[in-house]
Amino acid sequence: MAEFGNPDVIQEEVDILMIGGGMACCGAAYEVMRWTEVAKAEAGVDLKIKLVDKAAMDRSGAVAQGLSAINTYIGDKQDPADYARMVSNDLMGITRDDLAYDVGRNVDDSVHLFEEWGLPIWKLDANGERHDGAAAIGEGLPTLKDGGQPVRSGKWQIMINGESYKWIVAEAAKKALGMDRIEERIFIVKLINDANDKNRIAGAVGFSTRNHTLHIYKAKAILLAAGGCVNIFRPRSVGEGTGRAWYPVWNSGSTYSMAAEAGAELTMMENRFVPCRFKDGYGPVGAWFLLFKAKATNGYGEDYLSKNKAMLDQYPPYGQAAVPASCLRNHVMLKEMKEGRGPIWMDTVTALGNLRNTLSAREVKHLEAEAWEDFLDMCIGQCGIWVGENIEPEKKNSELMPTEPYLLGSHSGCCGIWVSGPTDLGAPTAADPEIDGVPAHLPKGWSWGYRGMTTVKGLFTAGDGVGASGHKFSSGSHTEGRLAARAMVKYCLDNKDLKVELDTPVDALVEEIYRPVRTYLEFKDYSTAIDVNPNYITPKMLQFRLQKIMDEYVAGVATYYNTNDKMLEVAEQKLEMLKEDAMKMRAKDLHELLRAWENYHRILTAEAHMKHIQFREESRYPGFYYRTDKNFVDEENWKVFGNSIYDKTTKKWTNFKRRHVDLVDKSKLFKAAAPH
Ligand code: SFD
Ligand code: AMP
Repeated sequence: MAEFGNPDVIQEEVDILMIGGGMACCGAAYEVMRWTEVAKAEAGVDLKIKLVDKAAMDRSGAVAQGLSAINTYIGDKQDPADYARMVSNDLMGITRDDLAYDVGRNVDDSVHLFEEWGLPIWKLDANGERHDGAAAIGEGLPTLKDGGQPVRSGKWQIMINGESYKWIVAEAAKKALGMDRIEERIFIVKLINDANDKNRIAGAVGFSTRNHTLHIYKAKAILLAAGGCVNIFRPRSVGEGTGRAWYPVWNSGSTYSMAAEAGAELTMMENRFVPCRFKDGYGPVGAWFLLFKAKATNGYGEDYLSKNKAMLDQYPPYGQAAVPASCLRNHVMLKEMKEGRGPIWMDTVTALGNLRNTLSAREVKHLEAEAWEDFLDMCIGQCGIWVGENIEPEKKNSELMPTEPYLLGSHSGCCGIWVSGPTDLGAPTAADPEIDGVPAHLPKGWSWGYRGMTTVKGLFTAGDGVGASGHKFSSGSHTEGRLAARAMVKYCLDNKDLKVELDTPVDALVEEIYRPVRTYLEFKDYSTAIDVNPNYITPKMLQFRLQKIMDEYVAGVATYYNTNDKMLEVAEQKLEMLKEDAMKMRAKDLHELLRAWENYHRILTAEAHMKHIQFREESRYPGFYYRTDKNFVDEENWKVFGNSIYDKTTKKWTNFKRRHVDLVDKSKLFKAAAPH
C-alpha cells in the first residue's frame, strides 16, 4: 500500500512525452495529433503520446489568470522580417533571426485558431471605431482570418478580452489530445538519458503532487516546455506580500535545469527580464504606454525618457533605434531613481484626459473600463492596490517600479536552450557556403534537422525554453509548440526502430526523488519544533537563502542591479555551499516535496545565470544588469552568443562563445531615429 515516502512506481512507455501544459505544450498538443494521423496513414506508425503538467492545464502556466493583449500578431501590414528586426533590437542585437522569423511567419495562424476557439478579439469597424470582442461578434464584424481589423495597442500587439484565454487554449489542446493522454499534477523532477548514448534522451521521472505515486516515462522524443524561472531573486514583495510576483511563481526553472542536467547546450542565460511594472501589484504597463499613450515621469514631473535620451548614445546602435530596447528604457528610469528623483509615476490622469479629446464618449467609457479590465484579466492584485490606495486612474497617478529579475525566453527576455532552426529557411553565404558537404542554409551549428530540438537527441523545447529569440509571448509560444510537435513526429518516424533505455535504475530514481522525505522521516523527532532541526532545512528557508545570495551578489534589487567580477566570485562560493546544504532539504508532505524539487531546479538555473554573467565580460543589457567592472557594450568582442554546457557528473559548467550572424538586414531600424 503506497504511503508517504513509499510510493507506488508507475512505468510507462510512449513515443512522445510533453512536459508542461502551458502555451507551448497546448500548441504542441493540438498539432501533434494532426501529424500523428498523417504518420498512421502514410507510414503505418501508431505513435503513443502523453502530456504531463505539474498543475491543472485550464489555469496553468504564465497565462493562468488571463491576458488582455496578444503581444505577437503580425497581420497584413508587416512581415516576419520586421518582427525579427524588432526582436533583435529589443534584445540588444544578439538573437537568432532564423527562429524569430520562423515564429513570425507562423504565429498568425495560432491567433486565428484562438479566435475560432472562442477568444474575443477587439475589432475596428469600417469607421475606425473600436469594439471589444463580444460586441464585435454581435455586430458581425469579420474574424481576423476573414480580414477583420484588430485593435492594435502597439505595432505588434492586439487587444483581447482574455480573462479565460488559457481555458480556451487548454480546452482545444485537451480536445485534440483526449484526457487519456493527459496527466495533471505530475511534477517532473529530471530527465533520463539513454544508457547506450548519453547524448540522447530516453525518459523522464516525476511524482504526483496528490497521490503517493512516482511516474517513470520512457520516451523517444520529449518536449520540455515547463516555462521560465521565478523567485531566484529576493522579490520586492516581502512579508505580507510574499508570493506576489509578476511572472508565475510556479514556473521554477524546471526547463533550464532539467535540460542542463541532460547535457543540453544553453544560450544567453545571462539575459534576464526586469520589467517595469506598477509598484507592488506588478500590473503590466504595455497597455498604458501603447494603448493609452501614457507617459512616465520622475517624482518632479519630468518625462525622463526624453530628458535622458542622450544617455543612450553610448550604446550604439541599439540606443538609437526608433524604439529603444526594454532594458534601455529601464536604464534611463534607474538614473532618476538612483539620483534621488523618484518616485516614478505612470501619468494615467493626463493619458485618460487626452483620450477624451480624440475619442467618442462611447470609446472613452470603453477604455476607462479597460483600464480596470487590463488588470482584472491578468493581474488582479493590482486592482486590489488601486482599491486599497483609493486610486481612480483618471484622478490619481500610480507608481512604477523595476521589479526583481526573471529568467524567461518568451517575453522580453531571451535566455534558454540552444535549438535547431527551421530546415527551410536561409541560403548559403560566403561565410557558410556548405556544411559537411551540403549547401548550408543557416550558419554552422544552427540547424540539425529538427526544429526546436536541443543538442541532446530527441529532446525538444519551445516557448520560454527556446533561447536567443524573445518576444514570442503567448501566441508565439503556442506556435513554437506546434513547430516542435511536427518535428518530434518526424524524429520518431526517422527513428522508428530506435529502442531507448534508461541510464538509471528505478530504485536509484526513487531514492533520489524521495531523499527530502527520507531526511524528514529520519530526523523529525530529534527536535520538538518541527521547523527547527540541525539535521534538515525547510524548502522555504532554503529559498530565502538562494534569493539573498542572488539579490546581493548577482545584481538584484539590493544593489540596483549592479554586480562585478569580485561579487560574482563570492556568489559562486555561496551557491556552491547552498548546493551542498540543499541535499539536506526536508519534505514533510507532498507539497514540500514539490517545493524542495522546485528549489533544486531554481538553484541550477540561478547558477547558470551567474556563470553566464561571469563569462560575458561586458554589460550587454544596461537597465537589466550592470557589471560595474565592465560597464560598456563591447560590439567587437561580445556580439556573440554566450553558451554553456553543464556536466552533471562533475557538476562543472563549460562556457563558450558562438558566432552571431544577422540574417535579416537590421539597418532599417536605425534609418529614421524618431523620438520615442
Ligand atoms: O501583459 C511543469 N505573457 C503575455 N503574453 C501575451 O501574448 N500577451 C500579454 O499580455 C502577456 N503579458 C503577460 C504574460 C505573462 C504573465 C505572467 C503576465 C502578463 C502577468 C507571456 C506569456 O504568458 C508567456 O510568453 C507564455 O505563457 C509562455 O509559454 P510557455 O509554454 O513557455 O510557458 P507557460 O505558459 O508558463 O507554461 C509552463 C507549463 O509548465 C508546467 N510546469 N510541468 C511538469 N513538471 C514541471 N517540473 C513543471 N514546471 C512547470 C506549468 O504548470 C505550465 O503548465 S504582459 O506582461 O505583456
Ligand atoms: P508589458 O505590459 O510591459 O509586458 O508589455 C506588453 C507589450 O508592450 C510588449 O510587447 C512590450 O515590449 C511592449 N511595450 C511595453 N512598454 C513599451 C514601451 N514603452 N514602448 C514600446 N513597447 C512597449
